[in-house]
Amino acid sequence: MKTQLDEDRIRQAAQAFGLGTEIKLRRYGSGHINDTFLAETGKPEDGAFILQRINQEVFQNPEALMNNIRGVTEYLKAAVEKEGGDPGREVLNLIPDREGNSCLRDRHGDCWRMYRFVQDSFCRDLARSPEELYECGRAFGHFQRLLAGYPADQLAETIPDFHNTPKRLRDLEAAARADGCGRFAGVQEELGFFMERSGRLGLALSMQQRGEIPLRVTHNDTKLNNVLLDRKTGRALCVVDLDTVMPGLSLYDFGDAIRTGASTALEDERDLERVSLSLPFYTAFTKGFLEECAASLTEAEIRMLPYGAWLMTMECGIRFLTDYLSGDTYFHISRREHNLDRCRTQIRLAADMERQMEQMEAIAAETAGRVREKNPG
Ligand code: ADP
Ligand code: GN1
Ligand code: MG
Repeated sequence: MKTQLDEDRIRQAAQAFGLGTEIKLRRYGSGHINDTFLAETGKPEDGAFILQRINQEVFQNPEALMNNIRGVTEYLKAAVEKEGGDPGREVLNLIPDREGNSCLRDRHGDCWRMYRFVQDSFCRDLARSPEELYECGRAFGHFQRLLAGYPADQLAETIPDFHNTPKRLRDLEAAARADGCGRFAGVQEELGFFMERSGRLGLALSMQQRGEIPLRVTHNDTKLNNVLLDRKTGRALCVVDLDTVMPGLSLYDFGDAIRTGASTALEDERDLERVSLSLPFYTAFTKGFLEECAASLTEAEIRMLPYGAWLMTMECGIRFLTDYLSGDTYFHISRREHNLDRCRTQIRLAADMERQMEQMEAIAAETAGRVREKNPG
């Protein structure tokens, strides 16, 4: 069970990371997993800080998770520096606690961490222009390219079977059978949508098992609001939310970004008429992503990217419905039917992707061809 948070506890955690008693604190961002706070000292020269309580129901070994993040951010900093970038703004900067640890355990058993707040940046829950999507594509493509040489065996698996979609479906079936909240009868249509497509959910994993697509170091949670853009230039700046950096498939990172970035509506939109896949946004993301990492992807991986968008949308819908049936214990919610609403947008979006799949495939193939022509090898 999560412990209750009050202002004093958050303040004490901030102080353990070296912040004074005079700081201003407020909840920040729209992430579904951790408790995130912005801490400001009031002195502009100090900058600001992101203080997070790590969700230990989701991440059972926060120390191993922080080891991953320390390793990955150090590696990224060196790579960004080598390319002439600014590691202070383009990579998450961890602040150790007063004892030098990147993870603070308080007397309630909660785990906290602190990052430097990336100033003059913004992120979106819903994209406003193809240019923003192009920049997000560049950010995640760049991330993938920079981490291509990272030793995967040094990464702990922070959530086992995170993108094992067939297992996610089995979990949904189990939640439906248990029907712990009496919600089963009300979700027959939604369950039916996923069950009818069960045969198509294991394709990526079986290709990986047959060696047809490679396991890489991937981000695995490439939601649009996990990219910061530069407020002044609008350019891609920094990828955040590194909790799920683990071995994975390139189509997961491409796919989850399309799921959130190329949707014409928010993930929890109630008016389903507004939910569709925007091809201009999809095209822009694909261009940014492939300009950065096409050279390191195989033909088979590129072919699978559009399927990845559909798969990640299906998987997320399945997870939202599972959480709804299980009593909303995983994702943060702010209304009773929140997870069901989210599940319905994912169904709508996946169905729209099915209608547009041929175009999505043609766009990915053409873009890859053009990028490679310009930049052979
Ligand atoms: P969650 O796992 O709950 O999604 P995130 O790590 O993604 O938590 O943080 C939530 C939000 O906080 C992000 O979507 C982003 O908007 C913002 N954020 C996180 N880290 C930083 C940072 N270092 N600088 C600026 N904003 C940040
Ligand atoms: C969570 O942490 P956040 O809000 O960026 C979730 C993702 C889901 C997403 C759905 C660790 O992402 O896997 O796709 O919600 N993260 C985790 O919005 O489960
Ligand atoms: Mg996040």
